[in-house]
Amino acid sequence: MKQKRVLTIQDISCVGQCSLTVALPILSAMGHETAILPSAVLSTHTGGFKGFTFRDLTDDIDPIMDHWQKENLQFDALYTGYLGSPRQISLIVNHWDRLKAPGAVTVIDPVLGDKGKLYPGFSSEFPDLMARFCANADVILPNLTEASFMLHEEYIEDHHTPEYIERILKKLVGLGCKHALLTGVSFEEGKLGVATLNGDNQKVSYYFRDFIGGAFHGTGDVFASSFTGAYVNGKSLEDSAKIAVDFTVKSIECTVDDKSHWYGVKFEQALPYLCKLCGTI
Ligand code: PXL
Repeated sequence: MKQKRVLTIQDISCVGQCSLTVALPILSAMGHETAILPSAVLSTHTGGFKGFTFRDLTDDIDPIMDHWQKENLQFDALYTGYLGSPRQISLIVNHWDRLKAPGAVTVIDPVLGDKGKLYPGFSSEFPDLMARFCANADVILPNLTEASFMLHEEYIEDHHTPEYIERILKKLVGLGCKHALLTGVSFEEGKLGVATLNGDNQKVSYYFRDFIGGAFHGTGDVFASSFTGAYVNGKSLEDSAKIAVDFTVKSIECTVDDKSHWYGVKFEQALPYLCKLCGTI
């Protein structure tokens, strides 16, 4: 199979196992060439460290992407995560059409928040801009917090009903993307998983695993990166979702007994398992 060149746009959190430090090793392990456009540089992620630094790289986007265009560089996939400012959205949209290779796929993880709250520093207008950005995607991967902010729907933490989840999925596809994948779905105590709405056949699918107690930072990025790696390799929406859930669960299992490791998951130890799941080894 021809190797795919995947462009990922998200921040560099120097310490904390999220964003690019997660996406790059995962995409590489899945056989892809990686290219990056860092949206911001932070000393750590914003989920629990105090006094982190933040350098916004919005002004570097135009010159970087202009240079790529002059070099006739093209990408087989775009995967976006945490963005450094609302203005980055229109810059990315403006350039992407000229940089995408024929048949390129776009995966947008609309990183906005978790547990019913926006991440620190995001304005209340950001979810509406992100919702409009989602129209450009083949697949979007919000958690329930992000979906409810983008759709102005009530956020319900657990004990979901199929009606609630399917209403959200339909509204997500209504944003203009091809397929929607929702994480953090739970119909019964002790089970947690994802729901997908496939825009090709309107089919809703679910995949659940046993819930592991505790809060695990960075699992959204582990999930989105492995989903993207599988999807770009030609797996279906549903199979990519299953691979990403199983890899995320394995990464949590590698971490759960180490109480000192509160800031991320040890996904590195689960990479051989991911390669087996995907058939890369
Ligand atoms: O994992 C999402 C994420 C990405 N980047 C930064 C973050 C977070 C979540 O807190 O703070 C900087």
